[in-house]
This record gives sequence, C-alpha cells and structure tokens, in this order.
Amino acid sequence: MQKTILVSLIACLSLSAGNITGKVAAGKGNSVVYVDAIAGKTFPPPAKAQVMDQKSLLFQPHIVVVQAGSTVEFLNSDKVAHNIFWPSVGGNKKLTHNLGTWPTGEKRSFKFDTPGAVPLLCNVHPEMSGYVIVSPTPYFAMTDAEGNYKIADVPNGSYTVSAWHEGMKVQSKPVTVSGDAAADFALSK
Ligand SMILES: [Cu+2]
Repeated sequence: MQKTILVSLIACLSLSAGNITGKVAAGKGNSVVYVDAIAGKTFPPPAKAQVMDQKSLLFQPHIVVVQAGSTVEFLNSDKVAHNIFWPSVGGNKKLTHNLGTWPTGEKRSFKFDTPGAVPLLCNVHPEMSGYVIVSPTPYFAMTDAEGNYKIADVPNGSYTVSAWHEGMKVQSKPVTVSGDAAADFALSK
C-alpha cells in the first residue's frame, strides 16, 4: 500500500517537470543552450559568484555561463597585468564596458543583468578571448565536446530555447516541456 503511494507520488512529481536534452551541431568547442525569458517569471540569482580566471595568458575557463543578475569575479593569476573589456553584450554595442587592468592575485567583480553573450578581451594581449554567457533563466547547460546537453528539471510549459556557439549565429526554437523533451540545433555562421 505504502509502496503504491510512493510510486504514484514519484510519477506525479516527475510529470510536473522534465529534462530538455539534445545535441548542438556547431563544430569544435562547447556550445551553450538556455531557456529564454519566461513572461511573468523572475528568478533570484545565486548568491555565490562564479570565477573567471586569467591564467597562462588564457581566460579559464574559456566560457562561463551564469544566470542574469549574477556576479562574476575576474581573477588575475598571472605574473603580468591583464585587462578585461567587452565590446558588446548580446550584440548591443552600447553595453560595452572596460573593467580596467589589474595585477597578479587581484580580482574585480561585475554583475551581469542583461542576457546575452559577453565577449571578453584583454587589451594587453590581443590573442586572449573568453566568454561570459548570461542566461535569462536558471535553465541552461553547456554541451560536452560532442555537442550533447541536458537542462535538468524544467517545469512543464512552452518555451523558447536558444543555442549559442562561439562564432555562430544564435538559433532559437520553441520547445514544449511535458515531462522530458528534446531539441537539436545545427548552428551556422
Ligand atoms: Cu591579458
């Protein structure tokens, strides 16, 4: 009897949300997939800041994904000074910003409120590049090297889901979650 109740309860819970899984075909490197803004819904950002390091003349990791409203801490772990600036956010050049230049061991923070891709550059080392991807919702995932992704526990509903990959056009498509759902993307330049 109790087991029956438990099984029904689990079945019930699993029906109210699902995972969105799929594959992004976009070439070399990781892609990011996220659920776009949901009308009437806001999500508190996580309290803990994520860290983007500058180490061995590289942004590490190459891509950091955060929910809108999140703070990212930019650390310099190299012996040389690094700068960080971005020419745009989500393609909007009005949101260009220069965080400045700082020495080894120091960090500076920035709160990203506007969703979109933020291309990070260093004006000391033109070959350096990295990305902060600001997701409008907490429902996002980075693909593995083969392009597979899983966005876990998305509440049932109809959404627009977008896929981003460095150097490619963002692609969006409607996805209905009613239990598990699937969405594949093929990105191009
Ligand atoms: Cu640099």
